[in-house]
Amino acid sequence: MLEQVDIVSPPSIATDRKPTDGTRGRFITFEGGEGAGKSTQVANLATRLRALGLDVVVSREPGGSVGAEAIRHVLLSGAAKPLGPHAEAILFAAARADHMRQTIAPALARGAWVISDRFADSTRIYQGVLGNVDRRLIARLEKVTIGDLKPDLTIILDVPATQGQERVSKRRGDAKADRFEAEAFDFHKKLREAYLELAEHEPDRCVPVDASGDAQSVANAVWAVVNAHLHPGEAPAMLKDAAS
Ligand code: T5A
Repeated sequence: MLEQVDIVSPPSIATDRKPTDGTRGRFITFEGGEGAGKSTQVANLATRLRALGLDVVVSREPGGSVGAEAIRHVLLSGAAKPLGPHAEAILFAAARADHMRQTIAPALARGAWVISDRFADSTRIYQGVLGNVDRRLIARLEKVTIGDLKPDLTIILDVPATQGQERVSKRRGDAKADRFEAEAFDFHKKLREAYLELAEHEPDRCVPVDASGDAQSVANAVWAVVNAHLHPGEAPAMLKDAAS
């Protein structure tokens, strides 16, 4: 008979450096439904932070490391869909564990600011809320993959589902929709509601930003939120020195 073991956070991922200790970098994630403008705003924020002299690492999920990018293909092609939302949640978690170990944790430890286009909240919302995967499993996967290294700030870009879908289909042209873009309109509407509910439950970390305006006005709103929460202009000189 197999011995029962308790699952613990991998020590290589967990970090005891807190955001306020002056040496660890800052971790910002962007979340929201399809076509909310996350990639556009991630790039814009990275440019503004770099202009302050900060070392900035831009990443994305699923992906952000060699192993996680391989899993991304399996997930977004729809190859894993027949396995069901539980299996998809586990695959997203496997990708995240590699992303954390290879990219995020080392960058934060050297003092870089990390911006990730989607992170663990996507699993909570897409697989947990929309896919009905048990919340306890989602929480357990989070514990195993990210330990205590939660984002310092999560920006939730909020657009009506119709507007997000219009943007995505305009960009896609004649190409095939991916695994999640292809879901029905009701799915996208519920996604938006679930993200707004998340923002209500974790107001200290999650800030909704109206993303229905033009890209520049959304970028200004995002910048105001980042400044109010993380004060990048006051980042310790040592972080900037390390970047130069
Ligand atoms: N997923 C992911 C899970 O189910 N569980 C998980 O745990 C994780 C991590 C990833 C998929 O995986 C799912 C969620 C996703 O379905 P993806 O290909 O990485 O898929 O794509 P998404 O993250 O969904 O991002 P999108 O491709 O939908 O778009 P973005 O990044 O939100 O938007 P962006 O910036 O690419 O913009 C889309 C288009 O709109 C324009 C852009 O130029 C672009 O053409 N645009 C604007 N137009 C007008 N006004 C603005 N303000 C605009 N901003 C951007």
